[in-house]
Amino acid sequence: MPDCYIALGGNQGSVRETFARALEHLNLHPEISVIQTSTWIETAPVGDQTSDPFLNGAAQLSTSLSPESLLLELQQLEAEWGRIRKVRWGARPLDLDLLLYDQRIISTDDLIVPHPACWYRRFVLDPLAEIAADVIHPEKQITIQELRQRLLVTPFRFVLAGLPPEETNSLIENLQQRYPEVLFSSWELQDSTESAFQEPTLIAWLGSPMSSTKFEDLPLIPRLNLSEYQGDTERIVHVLQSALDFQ
Ligand code: PH2
Ligand code: MG
Ligand code: MG
Repeated sequence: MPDCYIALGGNQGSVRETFARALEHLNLHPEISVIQTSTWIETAPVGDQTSDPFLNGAAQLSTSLSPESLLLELQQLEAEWGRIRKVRWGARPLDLDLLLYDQRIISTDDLIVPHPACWYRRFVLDPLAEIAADVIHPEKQITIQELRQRLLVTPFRFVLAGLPPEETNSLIENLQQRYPEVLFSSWELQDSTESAFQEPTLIAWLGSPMSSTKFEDLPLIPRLNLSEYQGDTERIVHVLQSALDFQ
């Protein structure tokens, strides 16, 4: 049966109890078995929609359901146990994300697998690495453990690509003030002799399809398509924040 990994998150109500009940319910489904779970870790909230800490975790499932049907089950559970009045967007009792479905790569309007953010978010990778260290990420083609280890290398090298030089420079200036410990640079303006030996931790591609730097030309592992966040500095900050250690 296909092997799947899901992420669990929540920051409203008694999240431990919600996680336990959600997993119990999944395991009762005739076509789903819960194989193992990570520990539940407390994480600082990423994003400015909520200030309450999250509880995050991961679980391995075995299922004969299709990815689409599994997604529907997860969404149904979120709705069932998530029915607490929302104060603000962002705070939530239960978030269940489908991270990996075997080695499948799926991209439809309703479902993207592997989950597009699963390979750089610490609150996903930390618990996932406990139960899926040697599982290969089907797009990045390295293991979950390796994806997590990359983020621990200091200094954290955050490279911006696909923007005009003036925009890149002002964005770097802004980001550098918020994250003095991170090394920011521009893909287009980099010194090729120096960079040849230093792999970026993340390359955020903010370009339009018209950009001189094509997303596909960037190295596979660190590249991240953030073109939909162009001009939205806060969203870019959230991406960076989620990849940094949570204190
Ligand atoms: N989920 C979010 C937004 N921010 N922060 C943490 N620490 N953990 C999450 O699961 C999380 C978040 C939206 O899905
Ligand atoms: Mg989520
Ligand atoms: Mg979700």
